[in-house]
Amino acid sequence: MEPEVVGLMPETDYTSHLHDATCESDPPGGDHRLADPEAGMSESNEVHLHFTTDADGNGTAVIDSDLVADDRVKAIVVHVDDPESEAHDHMASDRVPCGDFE
Ligand SMILES: [Cu+2]
Repeated sequence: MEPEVVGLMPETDYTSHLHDATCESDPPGGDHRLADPEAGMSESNEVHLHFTTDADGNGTAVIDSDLVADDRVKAIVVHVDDPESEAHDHMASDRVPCGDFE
């Protein structure tokens, strides 16, 4: 999978995740879709995509993961990478685009 994003802030680091609810949900995208729902959030239990936008605010993330996007995946949510903020706040507050997954 290679989701493409356009129109973001230039030269900015972003992280996106596969989420388990649609963008119509509150918050958009709901929670992270965990490969093992019992195991909690971690990089190995979720599909994370890190990318940096170019000078025009475009980016491409290549998903390289052993985890499979199954039918629990409903959306891709892009977050601004902000090392200053707590992971949880970050998740709730900095949802930039959200794309429903088909
Ligand atoms: Cu997320």
